[in-house]
Amino acid sequence: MDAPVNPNELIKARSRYLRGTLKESMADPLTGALAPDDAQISKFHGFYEQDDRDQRSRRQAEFLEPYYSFMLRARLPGGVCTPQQWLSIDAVGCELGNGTIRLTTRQTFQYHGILKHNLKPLIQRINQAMLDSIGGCGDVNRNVLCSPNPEHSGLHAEVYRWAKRISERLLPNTRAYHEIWLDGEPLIGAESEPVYGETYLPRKFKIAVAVPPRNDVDIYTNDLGFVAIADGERLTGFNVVAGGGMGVTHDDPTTYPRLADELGFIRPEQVPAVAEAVVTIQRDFGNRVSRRHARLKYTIETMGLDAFKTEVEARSGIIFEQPRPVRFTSQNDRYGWTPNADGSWHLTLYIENGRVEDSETVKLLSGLREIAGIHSGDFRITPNQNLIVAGVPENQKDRIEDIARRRGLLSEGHSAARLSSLACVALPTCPQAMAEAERYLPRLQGKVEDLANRHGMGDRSIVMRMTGCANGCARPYVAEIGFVGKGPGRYNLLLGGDGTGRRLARLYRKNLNEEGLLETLDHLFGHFAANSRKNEGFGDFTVRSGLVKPVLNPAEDFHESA
Ligand code: SRM
Ligand code: SF4
Repeated sequence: MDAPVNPNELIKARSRYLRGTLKESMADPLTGALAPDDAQISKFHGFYEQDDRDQRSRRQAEFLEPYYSFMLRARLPGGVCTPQQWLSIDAVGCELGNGTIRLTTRQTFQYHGILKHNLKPLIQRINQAMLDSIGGCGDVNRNVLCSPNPEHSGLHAEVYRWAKRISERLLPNTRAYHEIWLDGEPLIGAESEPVYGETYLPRKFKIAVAVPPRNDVDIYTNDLGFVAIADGERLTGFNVVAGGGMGVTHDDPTTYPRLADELGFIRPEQVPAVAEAVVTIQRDFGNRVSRRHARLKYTIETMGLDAFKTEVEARSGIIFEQPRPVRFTSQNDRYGWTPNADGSWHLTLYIENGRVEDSETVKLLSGLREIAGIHSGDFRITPNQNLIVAGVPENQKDRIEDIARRRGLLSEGHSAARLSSLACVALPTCPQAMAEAERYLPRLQGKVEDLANRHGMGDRSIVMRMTGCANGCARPYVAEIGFVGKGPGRYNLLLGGDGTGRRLARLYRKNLNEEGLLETLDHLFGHFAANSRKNEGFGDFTVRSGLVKPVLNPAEDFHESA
């Protein structure tokens, strides 16, 4: 007998193309929450119901309902916005959110702490700024990543156009968002979702576009990826990769991270058809019973890569050519000033773990506000949670640098390891967090830096990523050192990424507290300092020296430690 479909499938099916009873939930004054079905449907509109976990037990003891608020995530293909849009993003966050803006690992921004009655005005305000949150979350295509690659401005412009087109082509067709939030006229007559169908995808779907040699989008961790192939500044096409994903459930070997496989080369104009073919295959063949197994990576494992590729060719009418050779050299951002071919400059700023706020010591929010007030180019959020001030004319450079220095936005004074690190949001907002990440990594990092200095490792870049649970939001499974939250103050330690995002890390030690982590890293750094080769990366060393075996087939060997 077939297993029953996951309850989320029924919620989607009865939602009338994502309307559910959201209007009624919003109008209910007795609770700060939504009806349970609406809390699922709201994700397609870009927002999640959350409660402040720091306050949970106190409120429970006082018989109060949890302190509900909402996180809203915008759709911002390639992370690009204008300075005017940034000023609106800032104003809205200060007036209707918790006064911070969180840059994400998928090149967009989130607001936290939005109270229910502020959701509608907030969505209206961002739409007035020509931004939206459609498909920010939910079982549809998510924000499309595009390498902000400061080295190639002409190529970026072309590649970015494709990223935007993919994002627009894969937007849900329903008018629900306009009706509910923007007071659009209710639709009269039939509605349909030509790409998604009425139950949308079995699960989220992620697409990225990379411009080698920088793998700053972590292309191989996406469901679908397009790797730009260029002749100088001219785009000739893309290598298509598919089947990447990070999400894991601790101690469940049927779940695993996976890197995308190469399908072949296509011409630029073939991108939309290939994207749509892959999405519809996932719609039709993806697992609708177990959400844990509902990502494209598992669909490809079940179908087999050859059968999957043949199906993409059949649906798109496009035959893949041989993939072109590609070389990636780094997952990191390139900080500081980079010149462009047109004489303008890009400045990549460092935003620790993507949290833009004004604190006692650094005034990131005010600093970016000041820059936006005089900047004539654009802003680009990077997939490493940083921000690029792009297209700065020569005569503005000094002014912008001066503001950035005064406000603590420059990378200067931070170690290379810190500049290569990421932490997910985790506590107090994320309901899935088992351990801290954003609030803890900076402190741990200081201690790790002390260790590295003690071993004379110099200021070397180590891609270090921390998440509060195994879902992998900061992509720790492609880090050289990954810390994956297991419980309060406890982390699994993973090693072995190659610093370019082409090799999975492997579990090295389980469930370590801070003392255990530092002791283990002390030992590893000592070994590295004594035995590494000239210019060898830390992750490469851990694999070459046999500390961890490479993950050859994640479906079988990811959960085997070391
Ligand atoms: Fe994520 C769920 C935050 C990128 C894999 N992610 C969540 C939720 C919404 C928690 C929840 O289920 O309610 C987190 C909200 C926390 C909060 O309070 O803000 C959350 N994910 C984030 C962000 C903000 C992390 C960050 O620090 O930047 C990133 C927002 C991306 C965006 O703008 O769209 C974020 N999440 C990722 C990535 C990285 C990526 O996409 O490149 C991954 C791994 C790649 C992948 O999808 O395989 C990722 N998030 C997950 C998963 C596991 C999915 C799976 O296949 O198992 C979950 C859990 C889920 O979907 O049920 C999740
Ligand atoms: Fe939350 Fe886990 Fe994602 Fe961190 S990795 S934001 S704890 S879901």
